[in-house]
Amino acid sequence: MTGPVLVTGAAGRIGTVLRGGLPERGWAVRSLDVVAVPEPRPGEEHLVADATDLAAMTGAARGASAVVHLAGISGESTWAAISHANIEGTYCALEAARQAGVPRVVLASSNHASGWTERPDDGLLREEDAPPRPDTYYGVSKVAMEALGSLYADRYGLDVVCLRIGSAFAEPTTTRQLSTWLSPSDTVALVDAALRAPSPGFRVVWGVSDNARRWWDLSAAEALGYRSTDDAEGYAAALVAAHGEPDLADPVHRRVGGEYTTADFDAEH
Ligand code: 15L
Repeated sequence: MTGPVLVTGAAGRIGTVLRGGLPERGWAVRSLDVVAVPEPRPGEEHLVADATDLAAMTGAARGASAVVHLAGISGESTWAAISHANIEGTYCALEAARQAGVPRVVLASSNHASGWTERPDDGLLREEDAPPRPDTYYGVSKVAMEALGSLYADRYGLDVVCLRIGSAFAEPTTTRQLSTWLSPSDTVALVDAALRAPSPGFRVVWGVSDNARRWWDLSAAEALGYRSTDDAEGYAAALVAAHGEPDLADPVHRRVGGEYTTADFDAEH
């Protein structure tokens, strides 16, 4: 590996996890965010720039070995905000990588790209059985992210790995997250695998821990080299005691996107 990994959205929730974990796996990090990252690590390069500024992004990408694009809005918002930050931002990340000659881009997609897809009657849900079915404008932006990644892989030969992340939090806080949790250390392991896999071309993989209650298939992520070492089940007793055993007929547990697919979710948008 030559050159640092440019991490956009580096001051955010997942960015902060990666800034801590990627160096331990041998990656030098060049952080970029609209705000200064708090307490840069020794050896960490850090830039303040907007990921929707193509010139700034191209300059930031020069000399990098890969781009990990996390910048954007991480939940539902207005169309104006989502289309600018998330769709324009993803275009800029890919176009900057192309112009700067960076061969690989890892994109933080989301389960909400296919939020309306339902739990299979049996077995695990594979990515190819979860086509674009966005549950929100946010989900639409993740469908666009995957489509832009596909375009840049096919047209320009970039390696583009899209991670359909579940619930990347310090710990699960709802019974849905007993299925969808992606632990901090598994977040690092998944991004490391996406950075390291030899010539992946274009891939879309689920990003979850090996949770006992998961129903999203991990074989595509494991084919990249991902090995989860966490399971949300250790939190199950407390969450079930507080909220009750999940009703799998409830849309929150039946659909990939959970709460985002319910009628009263963020209705003001
Ligand atoms: C996401 O994509 C969001 O960024 C995060 O805030 C959660 O809502 C997560 O999905 C989830 O589905 O739990």
